[in-house]
Order: sequence, then C-alpha cells, then structure tokens
Amino acid sequence: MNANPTIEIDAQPYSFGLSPGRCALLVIDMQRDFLEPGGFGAMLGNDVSQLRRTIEPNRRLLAAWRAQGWLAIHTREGHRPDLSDLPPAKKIRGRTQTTIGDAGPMGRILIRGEPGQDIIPELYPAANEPVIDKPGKGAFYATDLQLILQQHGISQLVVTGVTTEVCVNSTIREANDRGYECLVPEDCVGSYFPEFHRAGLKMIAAQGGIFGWITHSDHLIKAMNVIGTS
Ligand code: C5J
Repeated sequence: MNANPTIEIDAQPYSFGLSPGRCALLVIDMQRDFLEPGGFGAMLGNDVSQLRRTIEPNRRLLAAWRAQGWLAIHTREGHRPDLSDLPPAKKIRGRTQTTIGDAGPMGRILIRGEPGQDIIPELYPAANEPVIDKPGKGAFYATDLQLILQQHGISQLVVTGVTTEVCVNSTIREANDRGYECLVPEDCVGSYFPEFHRAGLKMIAAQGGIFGWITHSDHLIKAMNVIGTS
C-alpha cells in the first residue's frame, strides 16, 4: 500500500495529484495596504473590492488547511525602515508623489512593522505559521522561503493571494523554476484589473500547465474533507 497517496484535485489543464505532507499553502501579500478601503491601494484609486472578494475563500481554505495540520506560509511585501533593501529603481517607479517609505494612510508605505504592511486580520497568521517579508515581487527572491520549504520536505505549493499578475505570478514562476508544482485556486487570487487577473490565470495553465494548475477552492476543500473523514 502507498504510504503517501496523492489526492486528485479537479484542475486545469488536468487534475492535480496533491501529496499530503509535501504540499504547503502559500498566501501571498494579503496586506492591509493592498486590501483595506483606507489603505494605500485605495488611496491610489484602485477598486479594492476586486481583491476583497478573495478574503472569504482564503479564510475557508486556510481554516481547512489548518484543520489538516498542514504547513501554511504567509508573505508580506515590504522593506526595512532605513530603505537599505529598496532599489532606487523601485522607489521611483510610477513617478507618483507618494512612494514606498513615505507616510501613507496606515503608516509608512510597505515598510516592515507599519500597520498597513501587515496582514489583514481575517487571515492573520497563526503563531506557528512562517511569515516571509519579501523585498521583491517573487517570494523566493532575497528570502529564506526555499530553505523553510526544504526543511519541511515540501515539493508542492497551493498559491493564493494578491495580485494575480504581479506577486502571485512572479512567485509561481520562481517556484516552477525551482521544481515546485503549483496549484492556484482561482477564487483565492485577485487583481485590481479583472483582465489582468484572467490573463494571469491563463498564462499559468497554458501550454499543458507551463507554470502550474488552476482549480477552485471548492474542489480543494471537498477533497480535503474526504481525507478528513476517511
Ligand atoms: C503584489 C504589487 N503583491 N502589485 N504587489 O502583487 O505591487
């Protein structure tokens, strides 16, 4: 008998064989400044409801994941208060009046330790869940994420969070190049721009799953419930 059987998840471009114990949930940048109505994203005129629709599916998935006792990891985009890890090219990008490190509606923008840089209360990490502070868009760049995954024997990732075409896509591409299999529940990722969200998902699953697989959290939770009751 196979001691570590996979569970089949209905997905695109074909089903995903999830390997319990070797799969981690990676929740990308569900930060107050990106998602809350009084945050920096909203201040720039973005429609935060496009991101907020992901909160409830993420909450349900995280609860199911924790109930299995599986590893969940959270990321936050952010920089040191002295900006020593902020490339000038990133600081000036967009030519906006207010940029990273300046005072924003919830403290200094994307600075570690500031209220706006923290994770929204609905998805707040449990004490035993690693939180990765990342200076870039991809979660592997200049972080200890890969080391943590290796220590836990992880070879698969369920990737959720925001935004679909920026930090989620960047992280999945980095993960794919490092040999991780990535599954994305489409309702658990979001973008301020619906067309970029749709394209971002298509890019992942195109060409036979060139970067990974797309599913819906209902499929994942249903499969997890089956293991829970077997
Ligand atoms: C993320 C961003 N998290 N859009 N950041 O996607 O700048």
